[in-house]
Amino acid sequence: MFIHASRRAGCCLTVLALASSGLVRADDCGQYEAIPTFVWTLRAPELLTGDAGETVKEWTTAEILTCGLQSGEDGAQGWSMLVKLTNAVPVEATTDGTSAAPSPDGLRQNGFERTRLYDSVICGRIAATACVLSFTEDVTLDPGSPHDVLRVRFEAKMPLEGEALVGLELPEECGHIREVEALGDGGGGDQPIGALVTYRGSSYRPVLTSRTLRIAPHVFRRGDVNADARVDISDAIRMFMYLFLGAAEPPCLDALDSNDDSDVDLSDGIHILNDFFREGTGIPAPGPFDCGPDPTVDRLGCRAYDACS
Ligand SMILES: [Ca+2]
Ligand SMILES: [Ca+2]
Ligand SMILES: [Ca+2]
Repeated sequence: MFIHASRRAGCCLTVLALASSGLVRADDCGQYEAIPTFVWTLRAPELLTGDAGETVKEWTTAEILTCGLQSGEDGAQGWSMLVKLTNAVPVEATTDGTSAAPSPDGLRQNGFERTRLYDSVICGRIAATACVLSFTEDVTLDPGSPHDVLRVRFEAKMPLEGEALVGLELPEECGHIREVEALGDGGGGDQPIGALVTYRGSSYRPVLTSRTLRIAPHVFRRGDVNADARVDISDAIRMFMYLFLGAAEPPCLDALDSNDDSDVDLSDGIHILNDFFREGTGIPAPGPFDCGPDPTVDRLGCRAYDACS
């Protein structure tokens, strides 16, 4: 890996480069001496939330940044790329919506593209793509801007409490890979493929980066419908306004489900009132006082609950 302070090229992006000594922060193309240098990154949200124990799905997008060349010059003609996940499993891989898609949506014209999920002994289940933009036309990735080239959907299981990390990585290679037959077209060989860019007919090793994202169950106070950090009669009224008077849906439906029976209905508003005026009603975990995750998985969800942050 070449990480030197030298020529400043016309492209700027913050990337995390994975060096043998660990993570090295790179602020722009200026630190790459070799011309051209192809920097690969993965984009994804920094935080995923859901119910405790729930399996959530999210996309990550792989991007190629070309350093050392100007817009209008030749760029990458083709590439092969692997995406490996830690603590998550890829379930879908596609070039739809990226520069690797067929023209006119993408740049590919009379080229080649194969994108699949594979199993490898070294990396486990991975997403892999190979793309040649064109065999007959002079089509390349313009160095003037980064290009999306692959989208990978993955599944991750929410921890029951606390936070967990999902690792997203662009490995150099994963040894022999075998297509996941149930998800692909059943074909595929046993070829080792690695991370590679073709530029003017020659092979280049890209700068490979990795990143982590946090996954954590959303936390809330059960019964706090208006999200003001306490449960009182206003919450019951706000619930009835939502259920019967057309008021906007509160952002954390789990908080509305005051009896935790996986539905939001009249009984939840009554349950809040009973909790005040009748002994022993009880509001199930995490309860009305403490912030915590929903211990029972349901379809309600909690888009936002700021009173715990
Ligand atoms: Ca409240
Ligand atoms: Ca309920
Ligand atoms: Ca629940």
